[in-house]
Amino acid sequence: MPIEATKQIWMNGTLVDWDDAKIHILTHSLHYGTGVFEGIRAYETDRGPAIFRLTDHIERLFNSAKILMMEIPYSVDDLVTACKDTVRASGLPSCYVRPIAYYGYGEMGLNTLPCSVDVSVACWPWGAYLGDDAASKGVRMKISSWARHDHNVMPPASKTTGNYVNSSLAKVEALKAGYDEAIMLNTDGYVSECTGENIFAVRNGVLITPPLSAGALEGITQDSVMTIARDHGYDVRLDHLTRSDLYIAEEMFVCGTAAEVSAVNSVDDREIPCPGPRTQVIAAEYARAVRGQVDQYKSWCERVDE
Ligand code: PPE
Repeated sequence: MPIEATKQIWMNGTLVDWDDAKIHILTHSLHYGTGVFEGIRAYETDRGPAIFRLTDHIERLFNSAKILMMEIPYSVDDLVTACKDTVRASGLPSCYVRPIAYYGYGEMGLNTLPCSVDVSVACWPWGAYLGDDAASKGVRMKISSWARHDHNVMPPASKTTGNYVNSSLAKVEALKAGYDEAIMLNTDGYVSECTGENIFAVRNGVLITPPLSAGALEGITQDSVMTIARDHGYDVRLDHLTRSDLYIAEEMFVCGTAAEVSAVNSVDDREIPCPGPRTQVIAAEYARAVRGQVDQYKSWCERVDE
């Protein structure tokens, strides 16, 4: 998916033209994978563009930085405003928003403590993340031969750029084998998540999704889905899942900011009923919620013009 350029990118406090948003080749985080980032979506609502759960995403960015002992030289409010300014400047009704905090130019070597921290926010239009067929047919999943990074190797609660080497290895392996996406098991053999989404499986009528302790990122979409599911009276649990649970699941979906809610049609060629009834209800409600069409979730939509 080639990036579609927009007008401006916020860099360290100023909006600069898209083509001028450049950094030095010796930028520390490029060499060591030590940036922290977020992926957020802005949606068109009847009151203008609104960024979905923006404050929650920026708070997670600060938690990611805290784990790395990185000091972001801005406040949560500053970066909330920066995201709104960037989306407003793009003039787009909806888009994907990418804040990143990283160690900049000036130091080399693995000690990050003397490094300066730079921050930027870009936005651009980003369509269906798991392919154009994902919404109509569901996605084909493969259990990855790559284990999810362990808590004592690379902390999965920190959305660190370097963590995504693990995801990319799994993604490419799955695509080359003819699947749409990979499911990653942790080093204990339990399901953690996918390369860029959390996973939900229904077993005996209960919606189950692996917790942080299983090596999953604490997804904001995962949290929204749990709220929506509970509000619909579904039984939802954060719990460990095994590979067998997936093969015999009654229904399954993956979710994330980019992927939204995507039904799963098979895991390692074992078919899963798709889209399952709960999946359909949750995907439709999520699509309305992000666009400010559900009263009880309106506070999740943070308007760019406010
Ligand atoms: N797990 C991982 C590993 C992950 O990257 C994401 C988001 C999630 C779970 C879901 O988190 P949330 O977006 O808060 O519901 N992945 C982002 C990056 C995708 C990319 O390719 O880059 C995203 O969806 O924006």
